[in-house]
Amino acid sequence: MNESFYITTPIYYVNDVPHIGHAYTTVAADVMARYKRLVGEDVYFLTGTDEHGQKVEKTAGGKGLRPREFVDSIVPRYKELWRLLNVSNDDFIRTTEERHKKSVQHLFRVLQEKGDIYKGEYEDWYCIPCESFWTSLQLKEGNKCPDCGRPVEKLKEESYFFRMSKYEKPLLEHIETHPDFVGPESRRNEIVSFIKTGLRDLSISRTTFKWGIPVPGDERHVIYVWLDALTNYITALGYPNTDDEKFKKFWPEENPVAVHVIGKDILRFHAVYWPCFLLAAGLPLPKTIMSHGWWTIEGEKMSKSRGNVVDPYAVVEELDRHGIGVDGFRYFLMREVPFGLDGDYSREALVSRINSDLANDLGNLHFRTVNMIEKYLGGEVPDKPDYEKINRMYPGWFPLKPSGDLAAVPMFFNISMKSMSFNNALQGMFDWVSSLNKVIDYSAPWTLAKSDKEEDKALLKAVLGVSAQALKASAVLLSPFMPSKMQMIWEQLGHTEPLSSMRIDITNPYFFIYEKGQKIKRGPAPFPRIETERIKALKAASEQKSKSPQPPFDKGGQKGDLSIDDFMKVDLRVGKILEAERVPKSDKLIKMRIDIGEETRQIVGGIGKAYSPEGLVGRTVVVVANLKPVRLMGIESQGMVLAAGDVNTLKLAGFGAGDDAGKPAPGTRVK
Ligand code: ME8
Repeated sequence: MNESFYITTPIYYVNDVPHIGHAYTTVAADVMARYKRLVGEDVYFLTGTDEHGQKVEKTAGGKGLRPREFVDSIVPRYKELWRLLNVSNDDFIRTTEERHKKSVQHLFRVLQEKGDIYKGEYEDWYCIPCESFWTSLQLKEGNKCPDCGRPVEKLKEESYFFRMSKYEKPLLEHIETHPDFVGPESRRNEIVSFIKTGLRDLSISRTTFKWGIPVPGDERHVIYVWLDALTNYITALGYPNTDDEKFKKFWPEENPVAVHVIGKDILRFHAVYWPCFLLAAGLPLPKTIMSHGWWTIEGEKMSKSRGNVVDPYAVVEELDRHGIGVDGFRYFLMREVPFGLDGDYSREALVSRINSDLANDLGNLHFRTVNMIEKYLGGEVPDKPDYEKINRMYPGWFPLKPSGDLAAVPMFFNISMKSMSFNNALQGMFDWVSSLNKVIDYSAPWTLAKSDKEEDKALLKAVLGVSAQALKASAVLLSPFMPSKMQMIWEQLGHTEPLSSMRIDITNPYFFIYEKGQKIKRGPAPFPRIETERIKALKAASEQKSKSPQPPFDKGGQKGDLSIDDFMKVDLRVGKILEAERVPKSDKLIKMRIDIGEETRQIVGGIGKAYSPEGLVGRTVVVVANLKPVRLMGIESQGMVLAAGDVNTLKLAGFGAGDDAGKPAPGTRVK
């Protein structure tokens, strides 16, 4: 029997329309769902909307609508967006559905029968936008919500309480014995510390508004939105019918492989409240609560008042106009930021990522491979390329260093995907792609094709055969990220069955080998380069400039005289100073050994009047890594460190003081 995999997104509040943050979580869950299907697992993928609560009631009232009318008007925005983003969810749950009401009320009764619910009186500070109670100790200065910073209200009401305190120990035990329960690791520690401060019983009903699911048998109360919302994850599987096929398959009694993908903002609800409810109901806990970081927009928090909310519809529409479409957006979201860390969105970053990885690297490999196989090999893909030959000719160029095994790339990909390290998985694939582009550059198949020598013909076949294999592996493994564009490449590689029906066995990483006689079928380029108006204007300006003498850089620089492409030619890297000593007979020059990731460089810098060698060791700096080496007082300098200011007082550019925690690793590209 295939393994089962259940994956969910948060159900999104309907008091707002979807933005890039919602798109991020949903695309991440979709990539994972598609990947799991690709490797042959039975997947159930759920998303939906969270429609009850005081906030929705208020927003609807403000618009002169009944809550039901209001939520019905917003939900289609989410559904349409998921269709647009090619999200492959199996179900879409709305908390206003009858199946959900039945499920939540049943769970409430189960907890009541267990003796874990009692009636009391609640008095505390309440944040309406967050639907959360806070003690006065937790409040920020000026009685503000510690989560969102908005003013809170004092509420006193009769309430049902859930005995959460009773589950403090069992929950801690579960987290200790299940290291995968909260991911990534840093979040796990945060949750453990939170639980250790002591779990209070939780107020789980409200009487101050009506828009919610009534407490069974006491209709004056509605059930707390988080108890209501979290239950969606089992409603969709058929709860309370735990005998339901779907329920047994995706939430079995033993170790369900259920993963809740969420943003870090709602981790506490998922990693504390939800497991406590489940423990009380005698249900097993999900395998992993996977939380990701936060997107800011050009360095700022996204908010309506700042007017910087990124609308995914608009982004996709623009990418569509450039022929890139939704896959460029999906790729950017997954590649730009390590899952779990915060990230920053800007249009420049989006365009530059798409142009460099998709149009240049993958697009180039695709174009050259397909074109040249057609032109030089009559369209037939070489079935047994001799990649050892390439390794011998270009030792160390292949991603799989000298005699490496091709299967290493897909294997690394699979390992990264298992831990949802999307950006690592992608980076591994793209390293492969760009090293093959280099092999093509250096072997120059266009010249080999003109040669009559057997040796040259064999090399031509080897290079194009291996390129085709890399392309096939890319089409398959990148299909969870870019389903439509990879289908395009797949078809051009001559496959007729849909890529979405492809299944791979991860224990056999050679799925990309070609049978003899496979014919390619050339078609349009999947990733045209984005030549936006701005980039065009910058280019035109720089071309204009290059015709006239260039102003020296240190005259303060001029706005708009350097194109992005030209800027990207400067290879700026994070470096860590390992050693530093003064250059004899110079009061200004310091010789340093700097780790820039894959190598260490000797760099001589004129910083000796502002820094002592001892003060430099251990510092993280920015290195220009592709300068021609020069000799300064007879010593070779293989690069430059960036600094600003007068020679006596200058300051090195870097990443703040303190230890390495949180600083980018040596070798990281600075952009
Ligand atoms: O919290 N960066 O719904 P919600 C990254 N209904 N992700 C972001 C983001 C940002 N700037 N902004 C939002 C709720 N998100 C509850 C959930 S689940 C049982 C109930 C994403 O509409 C992220 O996934 O406020 C976050 O967790 C979610 O949207 C919050 O969505």
